[in-house]
Amino acid sequence: MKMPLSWLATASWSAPVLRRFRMSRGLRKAPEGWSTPKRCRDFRIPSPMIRFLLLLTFCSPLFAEKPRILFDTDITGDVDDVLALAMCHTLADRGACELLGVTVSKNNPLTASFVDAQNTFHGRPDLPVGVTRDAKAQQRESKYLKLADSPDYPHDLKRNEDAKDAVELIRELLNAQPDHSVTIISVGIASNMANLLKSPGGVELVKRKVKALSIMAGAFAFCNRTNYHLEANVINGIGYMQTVADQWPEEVPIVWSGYEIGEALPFPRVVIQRDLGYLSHHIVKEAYLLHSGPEHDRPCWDESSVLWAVYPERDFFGLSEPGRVKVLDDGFTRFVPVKNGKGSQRDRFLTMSSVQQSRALEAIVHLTIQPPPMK
Ligand SMILES: [Ca+2]
Repeated sequence: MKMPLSWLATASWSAPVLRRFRMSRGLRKAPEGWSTPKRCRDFRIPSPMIRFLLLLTFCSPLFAEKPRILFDTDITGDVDDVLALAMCHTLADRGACELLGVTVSKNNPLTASFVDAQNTFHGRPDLPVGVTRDAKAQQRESKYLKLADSPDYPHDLKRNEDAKDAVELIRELLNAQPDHSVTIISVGIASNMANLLKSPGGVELVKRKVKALSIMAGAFAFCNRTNYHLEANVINGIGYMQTVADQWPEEVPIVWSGYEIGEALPFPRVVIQRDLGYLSHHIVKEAYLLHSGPEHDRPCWDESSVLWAVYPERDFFGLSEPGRVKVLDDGFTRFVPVKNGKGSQRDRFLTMSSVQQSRALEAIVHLTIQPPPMK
């Protein structure tokens, strides 16, 4: 039987056992006026099995599996993808996750070049990059991808033709990982996710290798002055998102970050001006200014999905009850909660209290502005 190490780490008996063990070995004195109970005085050196369990208990955080992240982005129109990718690199630098690769879900001739430039900027010049080969996926102009042509951001992948096909790359990366170990973060249209499911054995591959899908898409609360917001990642490719919602395997959880979450997390413009001056050319700063200008606090839609994917246990967000997302033909995402224990429990969406909102925004800011490693 597989016993998760975290169970051992959180076992409530660990602290008293450690205290008794220390007392028995003379490593810790009983507090003044606190008589040592007989059963403690009689405590003997634990058996090898108990010692092994103790070792696992105290060391398990060191062995805990860090999330293996695959970042799927439509890095073209909006700039939150650039900030989200910066976060992925920072989190990998901190050892909080392993960043396996980046795939792009929209068409623009500069996507591979820009992603490689940003990966190189963050110290990962050889991180695998894939781009969609689906001509039906949205073509999108960009205000900032031209930074890829700047001599300030050297890199070697210059053309989309030289990048791998996104679906091929995802399949290759998934196949190389242990079962149920990869968290996919998808923060754009769902062309790559849908085409992955439709590829030969795609559903089975996802079922076997993917631990969770953290997706920025849809709307699940009143936002943008309506309770029927049609969110861009859905309406720019409704068929793709319907494929994901309908065919993603039931066994692999999906956590949706709706429009309302990012809308409530405005990235402070002052941070862009004030905190990224440690390099004369900063790709995140320049991309932000080209897209949003200096007078706008861009909502952190995509960043929210990264934060949840790497730190699901840190209470930056709450989770809805389980249920199932249905993508309607007009692009609205309808959440159908499980009723009386019946129905699909695959999906949940993020929620956020005011305290979580402050904490999440602070974390996003710090993870975005951390300097890349020294060369
Ligand atoms: Ca995006």
